[in-house]
Amino acid sequence: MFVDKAKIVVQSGKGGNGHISFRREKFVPAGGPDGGDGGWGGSVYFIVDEGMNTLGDFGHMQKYAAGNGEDGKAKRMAGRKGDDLYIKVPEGTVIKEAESGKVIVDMSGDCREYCILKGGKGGLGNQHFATPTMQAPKYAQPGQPSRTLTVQLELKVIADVGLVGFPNVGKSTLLSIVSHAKPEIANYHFTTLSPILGVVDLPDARGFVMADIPGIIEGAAEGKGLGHEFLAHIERCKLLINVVDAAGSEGRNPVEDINTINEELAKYNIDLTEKVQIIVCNKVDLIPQDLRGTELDPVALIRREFEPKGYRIFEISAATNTGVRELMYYISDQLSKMPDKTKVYAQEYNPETDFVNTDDARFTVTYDEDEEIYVVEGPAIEKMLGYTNLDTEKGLAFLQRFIEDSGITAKLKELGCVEGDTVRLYGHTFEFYE
Ligand SMILES: Nc1nc2c(ncn2[C@@H]2O[C@H](COP(=O)(O)OP(=O)(O)OP(=O)(O)O)[C@@H](O)[C@H]2O)c(=O)[nH]1
Ligand SMILES: [Mg+2]
Repeated sequence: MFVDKAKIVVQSGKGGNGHISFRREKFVPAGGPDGGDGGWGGSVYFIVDEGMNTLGDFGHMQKYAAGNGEDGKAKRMAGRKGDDLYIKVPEGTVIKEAESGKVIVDMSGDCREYCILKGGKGGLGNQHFATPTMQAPKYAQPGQPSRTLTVQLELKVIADVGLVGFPNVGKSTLLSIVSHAKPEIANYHFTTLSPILGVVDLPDARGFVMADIPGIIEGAAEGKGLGHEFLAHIERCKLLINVVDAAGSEGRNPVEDINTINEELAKYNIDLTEKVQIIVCNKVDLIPQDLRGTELDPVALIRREFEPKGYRIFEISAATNTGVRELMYYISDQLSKMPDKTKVYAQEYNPETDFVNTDDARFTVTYDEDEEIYVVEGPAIEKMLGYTNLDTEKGLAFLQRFIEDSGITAKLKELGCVEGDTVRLYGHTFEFYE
């Protein structure tokens, strides 16, 4: 079955922990620290795969995890980096943060690859923490934790033109005669079950991509018939073709059909009604000859109703390939007058900065009796130290504010820390003062 939505869980790799070890050599009684660094965790990427056209390979809530970084080892040996993970998606997949529905990235246009979660940084081994006063540091940095994000994938195909209309009006027939696409065509409703794209090549004019979607019926915007799922696919089209069975061969009224389709489009997304729309009266071969050209010709009724509203109307017979060529050249001409840009969904959620991991906010303050120092640890602190340059006054001021604001000062005082005591944050030691 064609699936154009999927919800999955992605997870970055944890950074490897730094290692604590001491050099052991013959005749050297107390070697220095030689614990190696942990490796970076693997990152998670999305990449466009031209060969894919559905999201059917994704299982519901399936988890996709990059590799963890390896812990550091003795003899200054660094841990191996975790394997990156590349998740293939079809072009036109919009990736959203599942809970808020906010767009993270639109895998279309120039965006062929996107790193959604960066792997955790590996921790530094104890080789980095020897100081003149602390020759045998029993401390190494832990690796940064892995991160998990639930994302909603939505495939919104990229076509210049979208065919809309009731079932059985001849949308697929039209696509099949103007492109190499081979949609199923049959005399029953909902023959087309998933969107199909066709490339329309014109020898001496600009070609374009046309999308055939399942038929729309009254209530489609609320999920009737094949539902609104497929209306998402025409959101990016620059131009819509409202195909109607002008002969009313199933006993329906063509004018009403055109209005119903427009009402459904408006209910689904009002932007759809703002697109240029061409009305195509199909199956004119089925209109009784004696009616053609008279006031009762259904095409005349359609013209009378919609031409004053600014619609361009074409009469065709897809079955006999009549009037189709003219229509295609008109579409091509209209497209060439429109801006070249396809709609690309802008980012509303950045996993790097908008991500809140509730675990992140936690910190611990402990007193190390051996070393007589207070030790502060927590992922947010580690992250902050990673991007703060403590050699500058600005950096130090930032750190102080952070310690104050996050409640660490209060916690230190609670444990009995007074001015002049030593506090350690991931390899940095400070003297406590207020
Ligand atoms: N007489 C006549 N029959 C046509 C014409 N165009 C399509 N048909 C027939 O109408 C029936 C439906 O055509 P499709 O192209 O499958 O219609 P569709 O709009 O894609 O239908 P769904 O996929 O169900 O939405 C088929 O039996 C076609 O052969 C036409 O111009 N004249
Ligand atoms: Mg069809």
